[in-house]
Amino acid sequence: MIGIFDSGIGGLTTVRAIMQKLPGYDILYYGDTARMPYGSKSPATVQQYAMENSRFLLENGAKIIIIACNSAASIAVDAVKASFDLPVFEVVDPAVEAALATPLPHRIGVIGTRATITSGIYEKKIKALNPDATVHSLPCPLLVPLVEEGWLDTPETTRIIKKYLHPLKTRQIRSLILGCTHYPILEKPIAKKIGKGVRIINSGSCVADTVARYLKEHPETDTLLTKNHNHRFYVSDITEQFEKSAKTMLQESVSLS
Ligand code: DGN
Repeated sequence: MIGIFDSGIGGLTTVRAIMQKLPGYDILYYGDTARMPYGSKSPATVQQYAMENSRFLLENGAKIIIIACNSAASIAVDAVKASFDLPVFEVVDPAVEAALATPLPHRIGVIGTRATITSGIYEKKIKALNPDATVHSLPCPLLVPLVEEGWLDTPETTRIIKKYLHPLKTRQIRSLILGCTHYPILEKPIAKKIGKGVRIINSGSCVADTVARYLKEHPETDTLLTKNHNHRFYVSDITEQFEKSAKTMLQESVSLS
């Protein structure tokens, strides 16, 4: 099983990408809905949650883990890698690589939760690979609750996106990293507000390419993964909204445990 976790429904953008790029692979998803949002919690708390979620996935048969949450990845990936003896992937590095693979000049915008933006992880990683890149980062904390609430195309959501993105509009960015796996669910209104000519990079789906490449290069890991089109979804608090959003996003019926 490919184990994937997030604080809520955001990680389903990664599930969707894994289903497309690795069809048939069994997936075990954990959404920590009872304790979301992670973005406004302290680093120590997010790290503790990430460790608990990883243990849950491992104990339930995951052979690799994808941290499909930027907030958890930016704070806890090293701790998870050090504690569990299995391949661990996360969403930040693949998005950074994708942003730097776009044509020059590298004027990159990053939006994410407060935890992710405060960690400075994107800026550090981008600058480490290309010191000449310019990075403009912005926290957009209201977007996660709006997505979890299913407010995807309401006028209120559009207005909030417009207000958040306003400072980026004057920066002449060429690409925009959606540094939160919830944000691709709002990709259309975000793309509309940021304007044409800005390439949108979806941190949730970039990781699917990384995992597919890894499995090709590591057949010993690939053989550990079962491929029976079995998709299991666990949440720490069952909500009707999660079930509804999951069905819409994945185009399949989802029963929660
Ligand atoms: N999907 C999570 C992320 O990528 O950061 C959102 C975290 C949260 O719970 N706010």
